[in-house]
Amino acid sequence: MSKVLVTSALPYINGVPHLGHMVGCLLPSDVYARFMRMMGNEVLYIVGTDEHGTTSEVGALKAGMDVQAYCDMNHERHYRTYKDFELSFDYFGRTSSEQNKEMTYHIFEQLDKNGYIEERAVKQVYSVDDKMFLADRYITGTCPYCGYDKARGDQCENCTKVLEPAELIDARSTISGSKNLEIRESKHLFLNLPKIENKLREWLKTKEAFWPEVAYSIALKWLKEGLQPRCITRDLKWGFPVNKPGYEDKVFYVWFDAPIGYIGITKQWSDEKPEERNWKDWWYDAKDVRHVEFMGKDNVPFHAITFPATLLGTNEPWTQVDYLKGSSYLTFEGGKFSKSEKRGIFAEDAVKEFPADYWRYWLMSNAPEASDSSFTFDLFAGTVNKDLNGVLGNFVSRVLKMTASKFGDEIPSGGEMTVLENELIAVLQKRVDDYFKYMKDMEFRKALNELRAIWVEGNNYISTAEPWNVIKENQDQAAMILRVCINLIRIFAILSAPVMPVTSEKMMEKFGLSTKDMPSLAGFDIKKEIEFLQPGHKFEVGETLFERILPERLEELKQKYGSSK
Ligand code: B3M
Ligand code: ZN
Repeated sequence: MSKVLVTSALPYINGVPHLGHMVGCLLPSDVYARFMRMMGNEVLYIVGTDEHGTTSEVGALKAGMDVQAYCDMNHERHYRTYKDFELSFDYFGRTSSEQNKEMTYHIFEQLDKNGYIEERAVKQVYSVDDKMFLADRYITGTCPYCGYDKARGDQCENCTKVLEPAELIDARSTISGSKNLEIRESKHLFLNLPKIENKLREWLKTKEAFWPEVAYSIALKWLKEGLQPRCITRDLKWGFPVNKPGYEDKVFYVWFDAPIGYIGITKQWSDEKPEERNWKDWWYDAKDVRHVEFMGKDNVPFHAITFPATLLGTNEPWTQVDYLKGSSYLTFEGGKFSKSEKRGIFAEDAVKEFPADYWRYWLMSNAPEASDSSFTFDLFAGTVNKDLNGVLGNFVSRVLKMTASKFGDEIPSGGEMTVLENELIAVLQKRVDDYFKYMKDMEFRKALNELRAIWVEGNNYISTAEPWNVIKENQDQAAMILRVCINLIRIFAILSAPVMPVTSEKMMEKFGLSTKDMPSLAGFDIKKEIEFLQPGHKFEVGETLFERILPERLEELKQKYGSSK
């Protein structure tokens, strides 16, 4: 058994998570954590909300709330949504916690002591009426290149040119619209990345063979372009006040304390039961831990360069990332998800429409891994109807109904396995081994392809074996065929558990079993498992597992969630 630390990028507290967030980091991290647990590993799975920064201050202002209360409320909302999506995190914490403050201060002090922090004077835009410094993206004005009148201080959305706030014509605060802006100079602290660069290069080299291409190439590109010192403080109120004399009125930059949040949240978890948990076993001088991080591509530089450099600069034995899974993007009906334009289905609404497992299965089957992928309701309904209802759901209800009507509510005895069953066992074993391999490698699309193919093998088997014909001449052989099929249902339940935990539980319940009765996936042997449920074992036909999405419902969904078609 080995220790696996799984983390998902910590979602910003002010945003409402949509399907793209779910599939980019939260869901794959959960599927992986569940799978690794079932493989017999000791897993710690950490998630939480990323709470600091201007966006939270602005969000609270718009909601007319105090920032702390605003974050408390949104933290609950995120938590609920992820619970509804069946995320199995060990702890769902917050980057604004006391524990994270303690970690952030400690790490900052080490960096400072080791000479990696430097002071610099910075010119920034100050909004006199808003009484605050404005982050670049909170300044709106006319683009000097294309004339677009809603260009942001960091970039023009229209012509994509990267801008400096000072270049904007007719600049105003995005928050209040005020044009009463001044350039003010203020002292800030910088993390001297160039000074840590050599250490970082050495460390990265050890990862080359293990990291996926996407992540490693992004890291190399950054190194090639040359590292610059990064400002790690901000003139804001909402954040951890900087623990250095002369900087008390500033806070740490959100991207400084956010990744430290993985450690801070682990400490929140261990503080709940200090007698049995110790965050250090996972993060500090913990030689036996494998750390796997899940995130969207845009977060890779922070996790491959700045955060590792931050930890290296402490000269302390922190756990670094061993595998970094960066994902591409999911689009909605070919466009962007947008709450304000009411386009796209957001996670909290999604689970009100259909059970989480429908979404989990669709999203993981269509995970934007090598390239972007697109969600459409047509594709979603097609998959639910065909794979879930058609292939898996039908197999389960057909087998159980047929057995109940011919033999009653106990698994029937009699008969001998033939060449056909031996062939089935061999084919399934090969597919199961491939499925596990893809799951281990976090190639989820391929893994889910195998899972579906495994269900299809069940359907192929029953069509070839034809128990409905065999029974006319040989009761015992028909009993054997149905017994094999019933065992396949249990096998399908076990294999589907990381992806569809609720459906899996429902399938186990049909035999009076639960998820807890599942064997370890390590050394999963089809030959043995196919005879696990013995003659005489009671079963229940129960409810069907999935509902079909009919054309009227599909139309309704498209209307409701702003599909373009
Ligand atoms: N909150 C960005 C995002 O949600 C950021 C991730 C932090 S991970 C430490 O995409
Ligand atoms: Zn422009």
